[in-house]
Amino acid sequence: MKKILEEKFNLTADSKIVVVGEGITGTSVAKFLETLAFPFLIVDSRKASFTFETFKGATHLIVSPGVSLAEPTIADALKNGAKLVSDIDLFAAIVTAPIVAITGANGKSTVTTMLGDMARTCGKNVGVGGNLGKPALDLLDPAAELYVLELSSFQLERSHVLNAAAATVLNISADHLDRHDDLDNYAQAKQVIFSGDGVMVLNADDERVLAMHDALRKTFTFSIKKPADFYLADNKLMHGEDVLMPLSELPLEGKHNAANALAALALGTAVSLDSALCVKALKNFKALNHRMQKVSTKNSMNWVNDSKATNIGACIAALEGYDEKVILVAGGEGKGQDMNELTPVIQAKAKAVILIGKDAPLIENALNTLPEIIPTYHANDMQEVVAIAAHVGRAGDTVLLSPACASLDQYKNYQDRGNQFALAIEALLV
Ligand code: UMA
Ligand code: ADP
Repeated sequence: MKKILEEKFNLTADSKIVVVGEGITGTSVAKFLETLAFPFLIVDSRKASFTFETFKGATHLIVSPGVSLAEPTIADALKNGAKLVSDIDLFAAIVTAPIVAITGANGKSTVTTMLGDMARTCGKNVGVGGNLGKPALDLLDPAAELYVLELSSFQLERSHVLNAAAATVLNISADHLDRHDDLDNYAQAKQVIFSGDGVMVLNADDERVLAMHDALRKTFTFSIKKPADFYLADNKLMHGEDVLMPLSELPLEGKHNAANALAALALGTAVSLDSALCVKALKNFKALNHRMQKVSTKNSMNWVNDSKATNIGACIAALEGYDEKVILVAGGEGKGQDMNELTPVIQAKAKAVILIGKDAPLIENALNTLPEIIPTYHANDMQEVVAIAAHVGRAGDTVLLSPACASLDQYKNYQDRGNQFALAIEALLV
């Protein structure tokens, strides 16, 4: 294994390796390097500020995804010739089992989990992780027959040698523009997922994704709008001429989940999983928490927790899935997104909007440009959200928490935000 690391990354016992960030990624890297008896330094700005001295003479940097590469000490070390290697690079370089890699602005966790379920239903020993939770290096297992990795743009922007057996970019829409300069830069980071010569799975409904097509590579396309290799027609999931399953048997809300299921079926096919067993896994799929999750029917209203909608694209997909108008709860940390992108769908699908969090004024300003006034309310916490929604709503109405923003200005994370919403419903309503 050491030989491979030397060949691929020039990593030797004499290298000066700095591991940046002591979260779950940094810890998994440290464990890995220790096992191989590589000396290294691990730094975390929460414990002590990064100094130029620390990085002096570094030959390799393994930077956790949460740490920006624009951090001056890191940028300086890279300029001075330090090699950037990611935990994903290390993992990909040494595993022998095939990797399925999944990225996109939205749907990554859902598709990753679907594919893991499919592989298990097919009797495979499968390791599932990456951005989803377990860092890649913690998945290493000599008995593994397949690995399924969810990869974020941060993980991809610092990776080089993935060579996945099958990979997909599910969609591209604005997210993390506080860290990536613009949408092209963000798309470029995502495209790294196709490094190597594996099967490409592309969303035919997304121009930016389709543009990544490489004529020399085996490709499967998926679409919920038109015929493709895997597509939706007459409310059925299709592969060419074959009906795979009726959409009604997919136990998930929202049309975007049809796209996710088609992407998972395409990836499964790309790594030769049995299609009937993949369909079986989809029919038994359990919706992930905080994603279009029905949490209550109190006051005869439908309360839906889509707290994982941390960007505009996810909120749009959630609203578009409804035939009737809903009461939307949105706001939080806007991450530099253009809130004007939200207004057409809010106009079409929201009867009222309850705003929360730091960037509520940005959404309100965008709504103020609409010709039609949509009743808009401000709430300081989830108790107020629920009280306002209960007051404004009528029996049969849907209240959708789909914030289009990150949660960190007010909550520990999106799970905390979703849980507070559910708790407030339980506490305030009888
Ligand atoms: N740190 C610094 N300086 C900084 C920022 C962070 O020293 O400027 C330190 C922190 O003090 C902390 C450590 O770095 O000790 C944390 O590193 P990290 O933020 O990279 O987090 P990890 O615990 O390693 O988790 C990361 C991913 N986190 C991020 O990308 C922010 C996890 O994705 C992922 O599950 C995990 O690796 C395993 O692969 C989380 C996430 O929010 C769920 N991802 C974003 C998303 O999904 O939108 C991209
Ligand atoms: P990710 O891991 O990429 O954040 P998730 O599966 O956790 O994706 O879903 C995140 C959010 O995006 C949820 O609000 C979910 O309802 C929404 N979503 C899921 N799939 C899609 C899709 N294909 N297109 C748009 N939004 C989606």
